[in-house]
Formats: sequence, structure tokens, C-alpha cells
Amino acid sequence: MAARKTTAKKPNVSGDELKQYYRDMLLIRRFEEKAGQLYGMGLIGGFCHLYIGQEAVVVGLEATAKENDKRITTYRDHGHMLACGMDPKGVMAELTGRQDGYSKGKGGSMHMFSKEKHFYGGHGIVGANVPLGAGLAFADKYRGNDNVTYTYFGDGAANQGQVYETFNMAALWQLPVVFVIENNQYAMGTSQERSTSTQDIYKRGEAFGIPGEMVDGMNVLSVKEAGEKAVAHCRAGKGPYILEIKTYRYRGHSMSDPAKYRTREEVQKMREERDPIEQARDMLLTGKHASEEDLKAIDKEIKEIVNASAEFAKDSPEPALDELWTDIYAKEVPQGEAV
Ligand SMILES: Cc1ncc(C[n+]2csc(CCOP(=O)(O)OP(=O)(O)O)c2C)c(N)n1
Ligand SMILES: [Mg+2]
Repeated sequence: MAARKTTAKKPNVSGDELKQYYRDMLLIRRFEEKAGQLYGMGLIGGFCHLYIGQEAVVVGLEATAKENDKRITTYRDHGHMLACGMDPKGVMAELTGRQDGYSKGKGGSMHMFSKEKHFYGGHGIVGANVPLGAGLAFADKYRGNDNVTYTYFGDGAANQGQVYETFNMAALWQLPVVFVIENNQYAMGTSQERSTSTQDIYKRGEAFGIPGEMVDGMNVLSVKEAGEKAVAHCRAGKGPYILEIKTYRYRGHSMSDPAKYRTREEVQKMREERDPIEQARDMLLTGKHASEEDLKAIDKEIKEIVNASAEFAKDSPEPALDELWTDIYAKEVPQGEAV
């Protein structure tokens, strides 16, 4: 049950798999860049938290998921939606508040869901999605299947009280939940050193008997490898698992962040030395799994998908006024339905 550190690993996947991860990370990066542009043009309003820099976390973990596994996350959620296969067009349309968005334009960046892809949001209250994630895992345990729930939250959220109430219950009932702490080293403008009494968050489950691991979140293969172990533990009925994934966000906390709490050099250094997409690119080229031309073709394909999502969003109308009165209360409560 002891918590431990893992180190980065050499490629342990096929060239095609690695290419897929590169593609999936690039889709998130380019999508987020486009969202940033649309925000600057006034086409996206309200809160918008970009995932740029953290792509390897969700792509590495999605590579360990099977059909019917569930995921739930915070407000920094666009990457999670794209990685689990939600349509970029529907996500961008929601960001721009349009009728064809995942929440009919009424939820925006932080409030999207997909029953089909088992994506349970998008949550704005820091820490509040953690008990919900354990609840999703409880449902699967109750039904007796081997599904796992990936419950993502930040280093800041890891200091919330409800996280520890959840750890206790998840361990007590041996729930199949992977607690994924995306440690990007900042909670808004507060660094982890300034806010957190002990820096090794992966050890926070020890008091509850939950194993934990620290993972290099800038290397998609390290994330996948640690994720496989965590998921196997959960599927085998051994209860929850904690992954503290060390990552970094390149952009501000949200679109309105003056970024006075860190230096430009710090961000630049991370981008130059640790970027997850560049690392995957290097592994593809040096391992001769892809040529420069192959990668250019992937870049082009991604650019087209992202541009098409922006065009789709711009063409989609704003929701009609009477939409204000729909989707407020559930009409029917599903009874014991398998989801
Ligand atoms: C209960 C609660 N307190 C405060 C806030 C304001 N707030 C929004 S994000 C955030 C920082 C959270 O940081 P972290 O958990 O590290 O996630 P990150 O933004 O780095 O992904 C805070 C304090 C909130 N949304 N909810
Ligand atoms: Mg953080």
C-alpha cells in the first residue's frame, strides 16, 4: 500500500499507438489555441480554462480505458472531452454558446456532458467532482461490472476537505476509482510550495490505505504505464488508486490571468525542455515510426478538424429564448437503468 515514485519509461507501445497519442495530443493543443483565438475575438464569453501543456495526462490515461469506463473532471475540461472521443464541433459550439453545442449553448466551457462517451462533466466548484466520481464508481461496484471511473482534479483541489472524506469511503468500500491529481504546480496564482504543507500529494492516501504514485505527466508513455497499473488494480476489485501526475500549464489559469506569479523564463524552459508533444514527435522520428512528411500530414489533418469545428460553431445559431425553460428539472428519473 506504500506510495512510491516512478520514473520516465522508454517506448513500450507500437509505432501506430504512439502516432495516435501524438495525434490526440496535437488535436487538444490546436483546439485550445483556436479556443484562445475565438475568446480574443469575443466569440467565447465567460470562463475558459485552457489545457495547453497538460495534454499527455489525459491522452495517456484514455489509452488505458475500455468501453463503459467513466470520466469526470474540473472546469479545465476541453482536453478530457476530446480525448474520450467527443466531437470537436459540439465542444466548440458549446464554448461559443450555440444551439449545436453539447449543452445546447447553455453550459459553456465548464458544463458539458456526454452520456454516450461516459463523460460526466465539467465542474466549476473546486473539489466537488471528487465525491461525484466516487459515486459513479459506487454505481459500477453495485452493478457488479468491472468499469473504472477516472476522477481528475488539481493540486489545489487536493487540499479540499471533501477529497479526504471521499478517500475514506472509496477505500472503505473498495471502489473502482482512479484519483488523478493533475499537479500543474499552481492553483490560480498560488504555487504548490506556497499552499501545500507536504509536496508529495501522491502520499495523501496512505492514511486510508490507498496506494499512490508520482508520474511524469510530460511523457505520454509514462502516464499510460502508470495508468495501466492503476486501472488493473481497480478492475481487480482492490479499491481506489491515486496517481499524482506532474504536469504544467503554459497558459494562464483562465483567460483573465495577469500571470504575475511566475516568470516567462519558467514557462519557456518547460516548453523547450519538456513539451509532451515534442517528446512524442522525437520518439516517433528517432524510432523511425514516422517521417517528417507523415507528421506534416497529421498536422494538416488536425488543422482541418479544428478549423471545421470553429466554422461549425460560428454557423450554429444562438439558442432560442424558450430554451431558457428546458432541461431544468428531469422529467423522468431512470430506475436502475444500466449506464
Ligand atoms: C470551492 C471553490 N473555491 C474556490 C474556487 C475558485 N477557484 C477556481 S479554480 C481554483 C484553483 C484550483 O487549482 P487546481 O486544483 O490546482 O486546478 P488547476 O486550475 O490548476 O487545473 C480556485 C481557487 C472555486 N471554483 N471553488
Ligand atoms: Mg493546479
